[in-house]
Amino acid sequence: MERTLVLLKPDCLQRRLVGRMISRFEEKGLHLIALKMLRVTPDLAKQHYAEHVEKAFYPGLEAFITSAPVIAIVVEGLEAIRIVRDMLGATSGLKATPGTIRGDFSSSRQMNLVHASDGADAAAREIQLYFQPDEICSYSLALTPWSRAADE
Ligand code: FUP
Repeated sequence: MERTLVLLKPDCLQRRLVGRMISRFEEKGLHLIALKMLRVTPDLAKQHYAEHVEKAFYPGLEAFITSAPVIAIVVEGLEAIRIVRDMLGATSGLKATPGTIRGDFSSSRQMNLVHASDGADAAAREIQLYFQPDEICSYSLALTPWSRAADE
């Protein structure tokens, strides 16, 4: 079982796509175990995007990610890190394949609606950046026996 951090970015809230994005993860069979709305501060943005802080596009990225609230979600599931990244599609909505979230809803490189951790190390780091351990609520789903076989 893996956990990954998903962020519904300011464009997602402004375009009122929050419910549809959450539905896509639920419909796939992923498990939401923590969720909150917050405003990303410039300091949090610099920690989240530490690998990009020195890049030319960073000031615009920080202005965007701090411009309205975001929804942070911890998503759990088998192979969840890769599956959620595959569901998002390529970074730029201009390049993302139709059928992916960005391919279906975004026509921008910056305003690509949803962030997801790109690997196990990033997931661990990003989850602790947005959530305290006691904000993560593990629970079992009654539907699990109808979602996958017992040995999967
Ligand atoms: P991703 O892992 O797909 O979220 O993308 P990256 O880590 O490469 O980039 C982080 C964010 O920076 C992306 F969501 C979009 C933004 N970005 C730009 O705004 N301009 C660029 O040239 C590249 C990325």
